[in-house]
Amino acid sequence: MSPATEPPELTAVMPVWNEGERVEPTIRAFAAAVRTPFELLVVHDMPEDTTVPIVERLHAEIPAVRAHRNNLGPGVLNAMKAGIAAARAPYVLVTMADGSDEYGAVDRMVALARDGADLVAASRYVRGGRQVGGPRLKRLLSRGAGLSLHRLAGVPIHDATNNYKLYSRRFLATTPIESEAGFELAIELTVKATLQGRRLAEVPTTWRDRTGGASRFRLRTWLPHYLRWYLLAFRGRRRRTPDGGESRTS
Ligand SMILES: Nc1nc2c(ncn2[C@@H]2O[C@H](COP(=O)(O)OP(=O)(O)O)[C@@H](O)[C@H]2O)c(=O)[nH]1
Ligand SMILES: [Mg+2]
Repeated sequence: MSPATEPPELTAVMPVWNEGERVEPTIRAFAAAVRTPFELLVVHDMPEDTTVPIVERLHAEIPAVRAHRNNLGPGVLNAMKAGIAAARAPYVLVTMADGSDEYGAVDRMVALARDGADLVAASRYVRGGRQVGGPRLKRLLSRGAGLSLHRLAGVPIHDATNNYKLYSRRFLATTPIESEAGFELAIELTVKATLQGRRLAEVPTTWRDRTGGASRFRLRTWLPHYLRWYLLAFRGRRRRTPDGGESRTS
């Protein structure tokens, strides 16, 4: 296969901010675990990012791994949007560079998408899934949001806030991204896929907090942005609309 010309089946989008050497084991773990033909876009905001030389070195060895410059503006949200916009494959996986995601189930996530799922979540809050480390309040809110959306708002999956998710390009292409802050992108797309009546699937995963570097997650600043999509799920349950969902009378 020639990775430069043959479109891959999977594009993985990995936002990075000065991860430096820490990115290498994560990229190697991905390349070793995933059998689906892929391209991995490691998306940085600025040319002087310390991750870039490491990714360029790995690119020489694994051509499917490429550094991709985010030109939409700084921040993790713009980086994820830039990666999604550059994706060539029919399935797009968002994953983190700090070793928090495990890659044993990626091929199964792709298989579920091939079977028709437009969103496949890696879920921490199902049997076989776990969350290890991280700030207690963030964990509590994330689990509470995921489980309440599932039980009370008709969201078919259990973990709306994990950004480690696979999306079909046909879903992304027809769903404008309206998030404004950061990682609330995952809950936005989960709620929109639900309200559109799309098929959602999930596999269990273990999320581990980073062991090096510092988290740039800003709970207080981003919380209202999460709330916007959380509330839309409950409003929309009674009045299914956004972009093509069926209307419901109840
Ligand atoms: N491009 C880009 N990536 C970022 C930025 N902030 C964080 N990231 C990346 O997003 C991922 C998760 O970041 P992290 O700060 O650990 O958030 P947490 O895992 O929720 O604590 C890592 O791959 C980071 O390198 C940013 O401003 N721009
Ligand atoms: Mg992290």
